[in-house]
Parts: sequence; structure tokens; C-alpha cells
Amino acid sequence: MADLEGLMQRYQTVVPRVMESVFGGKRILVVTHIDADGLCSGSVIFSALMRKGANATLRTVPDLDPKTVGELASQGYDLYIFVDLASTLVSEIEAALGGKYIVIDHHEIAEGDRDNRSVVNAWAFGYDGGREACSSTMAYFFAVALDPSNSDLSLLAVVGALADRQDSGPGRSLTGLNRAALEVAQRRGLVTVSNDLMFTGRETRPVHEAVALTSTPYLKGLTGSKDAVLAVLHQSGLALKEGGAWRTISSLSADEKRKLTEVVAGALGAEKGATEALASLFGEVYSFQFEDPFTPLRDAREFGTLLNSCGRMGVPSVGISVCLGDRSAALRDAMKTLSDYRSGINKALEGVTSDPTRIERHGQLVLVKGEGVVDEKLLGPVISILAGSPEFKDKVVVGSAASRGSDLKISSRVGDLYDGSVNLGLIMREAAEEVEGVGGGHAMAAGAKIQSSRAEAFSKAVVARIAG
Ligand SMILES: [Mn+2]
Repeated sequence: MADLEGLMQRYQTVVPRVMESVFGGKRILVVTHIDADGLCSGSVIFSALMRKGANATLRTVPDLDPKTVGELASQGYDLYIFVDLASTLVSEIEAALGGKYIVIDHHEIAEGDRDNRSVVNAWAFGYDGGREACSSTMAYFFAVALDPSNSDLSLLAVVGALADRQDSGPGRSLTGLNRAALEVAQRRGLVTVSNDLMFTGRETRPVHEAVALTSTPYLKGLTGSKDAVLAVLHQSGLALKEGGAWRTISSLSADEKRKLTEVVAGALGAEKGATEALASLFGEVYSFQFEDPFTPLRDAREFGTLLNSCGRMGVPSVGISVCLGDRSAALRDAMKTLSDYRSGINKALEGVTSDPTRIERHGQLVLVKGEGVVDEKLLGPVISILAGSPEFKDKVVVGSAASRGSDLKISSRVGDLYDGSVNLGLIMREAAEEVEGVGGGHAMAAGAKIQSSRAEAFSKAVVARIAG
């Protein structure tokens, strides 16, 4: 049972501590994760602090481990606020920082840490942190507890929730605490909610470009290929222009939208899962009313993709600047980063799917060998896209890419329609340990790092645990 009142009380417990630091001119460090939810949550907290005149610094880390906690502690800030991470390291943080920290998070937390008055975690108050409350939403409610005038930051809660794929309600809608943040944004007139086809750029791009830009689901032969889409659409007789200008997907009539999905399904062939994949393209969409209609910021999901690209491509600060309101230089940089990210991913997908020797099937397990065609930075998104593609939706996908030196990076995901039960976090850890590597993560998404020379033994260990 969700305990909203208990959650709000916990915020009220941490707020006075933060305000005391702010008024005392103490140095505050906000530490967040580099994915889109992390960038949004860090920006929400940082904005709320700056508006109070705090002496605050925002820092991103790709991962928090005990060593990083030690490094951060040695920098001697007066108060540390961790967001979108740290829930599994509460005792280490307590040991390193004593009472000088606050954790605001949605990752699973041990029973024993739930009553810790320095920790505000969604799970501790009956919210499913994987579906109903992302970190950005947790950060947002902290911001309004600090000052109710921060309700404009609700937009970033919506972006973070979608980027963390928490749109798991009926018709790809947001639920739980995320929905509460969304409703605030709606009441303030910042966002409109409607139902539409969720092709990327549905409001901003010509129809064929929008289809070609869409990689979730991965439309084999169409994603990344404007010309192929255009050829298919021309044959269908769908009116792509009006008065000489390209039409967008959201401007199509309901009948035309139905026709578009049929045409796309036809182009995908009788491939298993194609129909379901396309059905999943229809759902709740969120448009930000004060963003320029011709930028990726207009659509909340695209805003999230833009931020993810900044995190993945090594420029998280560009994404943060956009979150904090920069709509000039930072937005231009972010859009360039997004376009590089997309073409990198499309090239990688093309590289692995066009070469049958790179895809090995073992029952419900699919091994993808990305060495030489997938940049390690893009391995995670590439494997996610494959695990969401019509072809592999009911499989477990485990992929590899060459990493620095003689290392191999491994990334694994469970497809949405997989009907077995696996715990990838555990499997990655055990299989990596068998070959003196390291691995771990969540049940549905996990990774590992091993020596390239041990690739075969590692594959065997994974096959034995999943397919065997
Ligand atoms: Mn998150």
C-alpha cells in the first residue's frame, strides 16, 4: 500500500537539515547518475537549492561504489545529497560521512535501511520504484517540500519517468507517484496529455523521417533508412504532403494512422511479433507546451532520449544545462550529440543484424557478438533495442563489445514478452566470476566485464544458466 503521508513526512524530516545548510552557507554536493533519470533528478535538486541561494555543486558519476564514496568524502563537503543511486551503499555512506548525507532514490533498498531518517526511498513507502516512482519524481517531491513554488520542476519528473521506462500503465501511461507529478504539470498548463502513435518526431518530422527515426521497437529495414520508408509509403498512396509541405504523423487522420501502421507492418513482413510491436506504438503522449515545436524537447520521451544520449556520449553536463533551462548553445550541442548517438546506434544495429554469424541462438537465449561494430558506449542501448524488437521480444539477449585494452564489455536484457524467469544480475555476476571477471545489476538488465580471451568460457557459463 502506498503511504503518501509517510513519504511526505520523511521529506519534512530532511528539509530542515537542508535549509540549515543553505542558510549557514555550507557547501552542499549533489551527486547523481549519468542516465536521463539521473540528469533530471540532479537538475531538479540543484535548481531547488539554487533558488534558495545555496552554495551547491552538482556532480555526475557513472556508478557509485565504495571507492567513489571515499573519494567524494575526502572532498569535505558539509552536506552530500545522493540521488538516483546509493540505496545499496547506505552503510558505507554512513561510515564515510556520518550524519552529513541524504539519499533520495527509487532503487531497491534493504529492509534495514528503510527507516533511516536520512534516506527517502520510494520502496520504503509502498511505491514500486521500478514502475511508479523514478528518481526525478522523488527529487521533484523533495523540491516542492523545500518550496511549493518549485512545482514547475514537475516537467523533469515526467521526462525522467519516461526515460526510465516507467510508462507501464494501460496504454503506456504513467502511474503512481509519477502520475501525481504529471498531474501537477497538467494543472499548470505545462504539458498536454493525449493518445497518439509514438513514432519519434510524430509532431515535428515528416512522416517518413519519423518512422525511420523510431528504434523502439526496432523496425528492421526501416529504422535508420529514410529512403526505404519513403519508398514503402509512396506505394501505399498515403498523402505525405499538404500544400507542398511535409505532413507529420500527428496531423494524420485516424484512418490514415491506421493505414500507416498497416503499411509499416507489411514492410516488416510476417515477422513474429510485428503486429504486437506496432500495437505497442499507440499510447499516451506528453507534449510540453512551452518548448519550441521543432526541437526534441517538445515531446517528453524525446527529451529523455536527448538526455540519455548526452549521458552515454560522455557529455552529461550538456544534458544538465538543458535541464536547467539553456535553450541556446547547450541545446545545439545536445541535438548534435543526439544525432551522433542515433547514427551510431543505427550503424551498430545494421552491423549486427546484417551478419548472421554475429547472432547465436540457444533456445530462448540470444548471444550478440558486437566486437568491431558496436562501440562499447552504445552496447547498452543497442541490446535494449534488440530485446524490444519484434524478433527478440520473447528472448533474453546478451551482447558483447570490445572494451579498452583486452577487455570485453557485456550487456544483457530480458525481452518484454519473455515467459521464463531469470535473474540477470545474478547470472552476470556468477558467469563473470567463473572467468575472473566482474558482473551484476538488476534482474531484467545487467552487465559484466571480462577478459576477451575468456569470451568462450563466459558464453558457455551463460548458456548453461539460461538455455541449459
Ligand atoms: Mn533512475
